[in-house]
This record gives sequence, C-alpha cells and structure tokens, in this order.
Amino acid sequence: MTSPIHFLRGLAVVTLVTVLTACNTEPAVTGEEQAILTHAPVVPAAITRNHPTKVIVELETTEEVKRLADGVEYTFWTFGGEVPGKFIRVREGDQVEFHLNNRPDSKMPHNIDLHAVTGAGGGAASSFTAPGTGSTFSFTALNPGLYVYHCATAPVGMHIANGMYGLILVEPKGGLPPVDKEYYVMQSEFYTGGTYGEAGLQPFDMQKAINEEPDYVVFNGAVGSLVGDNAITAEVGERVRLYVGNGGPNLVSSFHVIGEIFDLVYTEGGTIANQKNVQTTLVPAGGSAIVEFTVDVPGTFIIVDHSIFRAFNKGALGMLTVSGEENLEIYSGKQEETVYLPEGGGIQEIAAAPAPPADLSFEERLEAGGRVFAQNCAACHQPEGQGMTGAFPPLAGSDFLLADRDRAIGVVINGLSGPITVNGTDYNGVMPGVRLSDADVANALTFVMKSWGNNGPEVTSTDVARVRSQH
Ligand code: HEC
Ligand SMILES: [Cu+2]
Repeated sequence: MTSPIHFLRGLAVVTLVTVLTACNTEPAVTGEEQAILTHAPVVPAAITRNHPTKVIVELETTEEVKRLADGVEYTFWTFGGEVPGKFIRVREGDQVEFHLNNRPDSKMPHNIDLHAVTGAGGGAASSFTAPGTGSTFSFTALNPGLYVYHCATAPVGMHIANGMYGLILVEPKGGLPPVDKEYYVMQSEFYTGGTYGEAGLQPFDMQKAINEEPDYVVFNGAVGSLVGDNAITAEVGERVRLYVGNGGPNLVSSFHVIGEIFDLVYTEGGTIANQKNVQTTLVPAGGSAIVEFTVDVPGTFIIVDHSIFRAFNKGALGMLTVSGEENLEIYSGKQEETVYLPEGGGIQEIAAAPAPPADLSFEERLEAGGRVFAQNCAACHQPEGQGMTGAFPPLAGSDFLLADRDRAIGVVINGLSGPITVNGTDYNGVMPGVRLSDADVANALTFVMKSWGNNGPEVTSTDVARVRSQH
C-alpha cells in the first residue's frame, strides 16, 4: 500500500537522515485492534503505538428516557447509551472500520457524520441505519485533531438536539504531550416543552430550537453531570487536559474555568497549541477546543459557559475539584476586611464589607441580611431562595435549614459537602465556606430564616461566634 508519494518521501528522509530523526518515516498500517470507547468525562488511554493500525469501532444508537435534571426526564437519542456519545481515540493514519448498529427498539433510523472523516458526508450516507440493523464503512484518519461526530439523519437538527453527538480524537503521529489527567467535557442545549426545571417527561420543542431559545444548556448531557460527586478531580501540581466539544445544535460556547487560567489552548481542536494564558476560549457549535493547565492551589473550580445566564440559570455549570496543600502565596484567601470610605464620598449603597453597627433594629438587620444574601448566596441558591434543580438546594421552605439553627450557621461558616436531603430531594454538591463577619452571617441567616414564608429563629452574632468557637 506504499503510494508513490510515501515512497518519494521515504527517499527524502533517507538523504536527510543525519539531520532529521527517524520518526519522519511513517510505517505501514499493521495489525488490528478493537477501539476502547469511554463515556464522558472519561477519556480512553493515550495511544502508545508508533505505527498506524486497523481500528475497529463499534457504536450503538439508542433512544431512551433518562434524567435531564432532577425531576425532569427526556427521551435522549444517543451514541452508546449516554449523552454525549462515547469518546473515540485513534491515531493519525489509522484505518478505522466503523460499525454503526441501531438498536431494534429504536423508532428512528440514524447515521453518523464524523468530522474526522475525509469523504462525502463524513460517513453519513454510508452509515444510514434503520432500527435493528447495522452498517459498516471504513476511513483513514488522515488529519489529526479533536473532532465532533453527530447524527446527520433528517431532520438533522432534531437528531442533534436529542443528544446525538460526541468526540473523536485523532492523535498526531508523535502523540500529544503527556499530562496527568484528561477529561471529556461536551456542551449542548436542550429545547423542551416545559421551562427550565419543569418536572416530568419533557418533549422536544421544535419551535424553540428554530428560535435558538434553549431551556437547558448543559455539560455532558444533563444538569449536574459534573457537579458534586460527579465533579472531575485533580491534585495540586497536576497537569490537566480537557477535551472540550460543543454539540450545539445552535449555541457557541464561551468556555471558562473560574479561578484557573488555561496555560495552553489548541484552539478549535487543531493540533497546534497556538495560544498561551487564555481566560475564555470559544468553542463553536460542531467544533472543539483542547485546553491545558497545571492546577496550583486546592479548591472547587467552577466550569462554565461564560454567557453566564446559561451557567447559573440553564445548567451550564460543572466543577473541577482540586485537592492538596494550600499555597497562600499564590492565593491567600481573604486576608483582611476593612472599611473603605473614599474621600468625600457618601455613596455607600454597596457597603457589603463593613460590619454593621451592633445596635441595628430587627428591620435593619433583615435589610442588611438581604444584601449579604444577594451578594454571597443568591448566585447559587437563587434570588428567591428557590435553589436550582440538581445543583443547589432551596433555602425557601427548606426542612434541613429550619430543623437546626446551629447546623445552618456551621454550613455557612465551614461550607458543606456530601449527600443531604432537603424536602425529600437528595443533593450531593459542594458549598464552599463563605468568609463573612459574624454579624454578616447572623444577618444573612436571619434574613433567610424569615423570608419567602420561612418562619425560623433569629440568628445573632453571639450565636455565630459560639458555633465558630466550637470548630
Ligand atoms: C457556590 C454555591 C453556593 C453558595 C455561594 C452558597 N451555597 Fe449554600 N449550598 C450550596 C450547595 C451545593 C449546598 C448543598 C451541599 C451538599 O449537598 O452537600 C448548600 C447547602 C446550604 C444549606 C443547607 C441545605 C439547605 O438547603 O438548607 C444552607 C442552609 C445554605 N447552603 C446556606 C447558604 C447561605 C446562607 C449562603 C450565603 C451566605 C450560601 N449557602 C452560599 C451552594 C452554595
Ligand atoms: Cu439520529
């Protein structure tokens, strides 16, 4: 199978052998192996072969009801039983023999367009597969890079909107530089009959999809897929690589990790790390990016689409949990809280930091507490304390909150993680400890205890100081 071009290039290499290393000679395709595919956020192991081979990929399309958010279900159409589809990893030059099987209980035919394929339709026409049948086609992975694949059966938008996308990484000949942790993160939107969080089995809404007005924007197929126990993890000092895809069908992602800077970005999933020190990278619909960074300090790093209402109101929020030693030189935490009174300035509406005088009336304490709440709690627990399905428990009407005042104080001071049940719903998230003065904690909790129909006890600075001293 040596083409004339390969042959000539082989000659050229021989003549330049004193200058160039041997890796420029590309061996022929030898051997055969079954691809190991993984569900997000897991990525198959790096390829160690130094030659191309025949890789057999078996992927099954399914249609199944699964969780989109707590209490919300959706009939997902999948590649491999989950959204996003299974991650495929091959090497440049590999001959991929692709078997697409459509489960007998599917209602729809499906196919696959892999952006890694050079050939009409990216494999779509050759892989059109009715329920209960299978199709086989082959391609050579000519170009390395991180590619999206998706179903391209009409109506294409609907097949994608229902969950039919995933990533295929074609590693360059020499491989990618080794890192400590690799993860698979894929963003996409869902257009449902009901609004965000509306319970029950939700149908696909074609008109919302055409209007590009999704109810859900999520990472890895559902609200909370990368939160709490499902967060991706790393240890201080480790180098992390994220393979980020965007299935769309419509939106472009402004991919960002709060509190971390991407040391390297392979923009648009190409093979050149062409930018350093990036805060937010664009991931086009039907496109990808590879980002790399070393984690220097411990903490919970929130992964978002920085089109920020999508993160806090539509589900596009994940977490990277980094454990290990603090490094106070890199990040100190809050060191001091001071009163700031600008010269001649009487404009103090956003006086969040200064501790209010001790002799506030109850009404004034509620007002101060409302401000502390708005600035420190509402982003997660939501402005009306209603929480967010699958991520943040409600404070409005929370049996957990109202049952134990000291425990609630402890939650705010120390944070909380691990499984809890609030009003019969299980949560397993991470709440970071909030650094506030005793008075601020007392006012915020008093506000929470007395708002939205809650009828809990008042909380005083003395209560907070007592709980603090117990730890
Ligand atoms: C970064 C997001 C975030 C912020 C900010 C935050 N919380 Fe939480 N909070 C959570 C999560 C997540 C949980 C659930 C933790 C678990 O499941 O283990 C929680 C749990 C709680 C609980 C116990 C569960 C319940 O619903 O009663 C209380 C009380 C609470 N938070 C109060 C507050 C208050 C008051 C503030 C502001 C001072 C605050 N939180 C700020 C995320 C947050
Ligand atoms: Cu399909």
